[in-house]
Amino acid sequence: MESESALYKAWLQYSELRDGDLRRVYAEWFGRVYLEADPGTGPGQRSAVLETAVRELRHGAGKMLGVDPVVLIGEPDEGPCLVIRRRRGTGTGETASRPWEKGEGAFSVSLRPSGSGRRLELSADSDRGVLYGVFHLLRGIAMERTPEALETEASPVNRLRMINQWDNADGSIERGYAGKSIFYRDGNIVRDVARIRDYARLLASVGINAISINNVNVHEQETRFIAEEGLPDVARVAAVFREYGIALFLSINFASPLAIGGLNTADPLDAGVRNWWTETARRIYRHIPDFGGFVVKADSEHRPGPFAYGRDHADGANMLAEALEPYGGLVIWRCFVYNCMQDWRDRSTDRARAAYDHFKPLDGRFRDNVLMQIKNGPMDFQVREPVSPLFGAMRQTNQVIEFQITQEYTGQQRHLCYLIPQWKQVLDFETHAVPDGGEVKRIVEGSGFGMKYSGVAAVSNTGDDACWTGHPLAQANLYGYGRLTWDPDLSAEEIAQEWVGQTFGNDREVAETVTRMLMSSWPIYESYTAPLGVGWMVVPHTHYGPDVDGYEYSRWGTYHFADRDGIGVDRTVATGTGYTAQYFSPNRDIYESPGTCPDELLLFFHHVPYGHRLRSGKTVIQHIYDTHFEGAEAAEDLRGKWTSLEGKVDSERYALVAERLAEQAEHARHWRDVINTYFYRKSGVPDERGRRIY
Ligand code: GCV
Repeated sequence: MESESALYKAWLQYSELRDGDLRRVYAEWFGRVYLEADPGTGPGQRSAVLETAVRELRHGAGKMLGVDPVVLIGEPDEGPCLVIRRRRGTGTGETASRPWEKGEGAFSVSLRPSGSGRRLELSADSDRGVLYGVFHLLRGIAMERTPEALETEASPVNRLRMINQWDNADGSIERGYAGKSIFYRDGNIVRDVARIRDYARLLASVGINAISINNVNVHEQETRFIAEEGLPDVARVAAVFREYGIALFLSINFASPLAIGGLNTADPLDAGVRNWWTETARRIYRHIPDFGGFVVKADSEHRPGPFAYGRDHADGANMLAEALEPYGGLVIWRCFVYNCMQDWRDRSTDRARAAYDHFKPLDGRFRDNVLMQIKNGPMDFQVREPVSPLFGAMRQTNQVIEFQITQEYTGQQRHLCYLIPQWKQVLDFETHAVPDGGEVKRIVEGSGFGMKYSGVAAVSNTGDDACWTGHPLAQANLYGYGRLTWDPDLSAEEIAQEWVGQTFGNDREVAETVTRMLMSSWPIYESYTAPLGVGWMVVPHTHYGPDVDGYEYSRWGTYHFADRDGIGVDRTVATGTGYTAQYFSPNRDIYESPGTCPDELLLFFHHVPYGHRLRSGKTVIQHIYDTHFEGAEAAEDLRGKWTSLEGKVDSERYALVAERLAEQAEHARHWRDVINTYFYRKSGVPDERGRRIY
């Protein structure tokens, strides 16, 4: 590991176990390990993933239990030990099964009688299963769980569990708030991959099995990653992730045939272009036999795409899919396609509608190895949006949901905002696309319509910052993303408790306080920023801090339409953009009427007068004042909670978090004042409680 600092180790602290009895029991088991030979492989042919599993086991056992496991040659007849069985072979090394195949990664842990005592048995069908099983055991020990609590039959619910890096070759990161890229420096892939390996380790410990390593906005240098001269370096990175069972993907430039192929078109139906992509795929797989595939942002925010040639997105995606298909590669095609230059006079164009309008008509036209990556939500990762109506609307298309771990619109890792409760709400949302089980989580996990591939992707929040994520508590979002994606039925609180226990130890007061801070943080952030689902009241481009009219008067117009009488975007069928019709009934009817629309989304769907009464009984304007006063107080209170832990958390992490929380409290007051003053001046309605509004 690059560094032994607590900040760097994140949730893999592996501190020495405090409980002596528990430590003795685990030390006995972990002191003797029997690894049943992989079926179908000879001695010395252990896969990279299995090697990693053994290395992690040794590392964790050494740190927490003070033992260096003896690896036994034969299975012992009796006595305590850890037995690891690979139940049936799915290949090893570079030819191993693809990480997103059904059942890949599953494992079980059980306690078995052994002579007069017991032994611990970990069984898995695949090497990845063994690795995930090892991390499961180590997690349980770190949390001081009893051996009985470690028994499980575990299988990842989502098959593709992906991270998208928005890193650029120059070392910058689009929407990155945690330093520079760990992948690139000055236009090149870094030579020393030690930190990338430590990252792969963190990701694998929570079950991530795929990563795209460059920004979806692919610039000149990154376009060349798929050229002969770029691939050896990409292959070096792929080899690191391979050790941890993670497949490497690249974001590609749709116009590559023009940019680096010497062709004069990128038309997806042109024979020369198709041939160029076929050759490109062949070249890539020569360097990286288990290459995952492409992530594509096309015809979006000025990126090239098939529209330039009068073709549609099925034409574009299928061309790439055909090239990757012989090697088992995937095309992950983003549905974030909208008109980013909307004119304020045009009240019919609606960014929220765009993904559905573009992609729903193409349902059934995509090849089997194409997956649509649908952004949460329909606008753009705001603190509150409804769920994208595209989930469930495409019944014959593989779908992946896209979350944003990096906190672009949720405080940029300077504010605390634990996002798992937000993602859970989205995954639990009932689309009513099918009579039973139309929740978003069932659709993305593939059981909704029995799709071939499915899963979850998210934009990473990491960089070369000492704690990886800028704010030490923002690590919980990366950890939680992996855990939730593995099992969407875990609760946000359970995940928070797991993360806190492993990161800060099992002191009760610390665990309870930090868990409470995390759990309250998303509602707090929402309360002092944009009210009632309206969004976008941020400084244009940087997206940090309040600027109520910033996007209202920008070329990249995204509106809230606040005037002296009211606020909100009318997306109804009756009088607005007609967006509500994209939902299945009864959701469309619930959203269509201001009387039934949930308060927290009211202004997303309706333009209402400031005196409109919410379901809560408050007027819209009073709600705005109240939440902003309360939100600023709650942010100050977060700071107080953390202060109560001084001396109970190591001084480095304590100081860093304290500094961030102080900034948050200050900035929340700023948000409160800007928003309240704006709406007081617009509406002329005073605060019922006479509080100070500037
Ligand atoms: C990578 C938002 C962000 C952009 C990002 C884009 C996307 O608009 O502000 O930085 O570009 O989403 O998801 O493609």
